[in-house]
Amino acid sequence: MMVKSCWTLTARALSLVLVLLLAGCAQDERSTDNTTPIEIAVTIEGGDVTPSGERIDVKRGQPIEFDVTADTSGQLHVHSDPAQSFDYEPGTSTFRLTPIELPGVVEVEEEDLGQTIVQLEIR
Ligand SMILES: [Cu+2]
Repeated sequence: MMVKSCWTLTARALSLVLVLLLAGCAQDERSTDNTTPIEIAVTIEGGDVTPSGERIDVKRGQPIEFDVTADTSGQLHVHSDPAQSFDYEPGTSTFRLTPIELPGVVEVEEEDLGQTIVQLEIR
């Protein structure tokens, strides 16, 4: 009798621990969600680049999309490892980066103007 109730208690305790663990896991998954794409709108007009060096938090592997509106052609240069570059034409173009897995700060530059558009802080 004693042994049996002890087992029941252990089973209850274990299932409680399991529920807590599962709840913990679900929460972790939400806080490290890296599947929501970051969209960055870029305007290049009369040699002015917007944004201009702004820092943006990015999770490792998170998709990043650039919507470029420009009055001339040019090139976006992403100083990731390996580097990525995208040629744009006058008008609006959309580019999706290959997700960056390495933590650190990655500069995105308008190559012809030599201006930093954003700094991606990968963590
Ligand atoms: Cu560059």
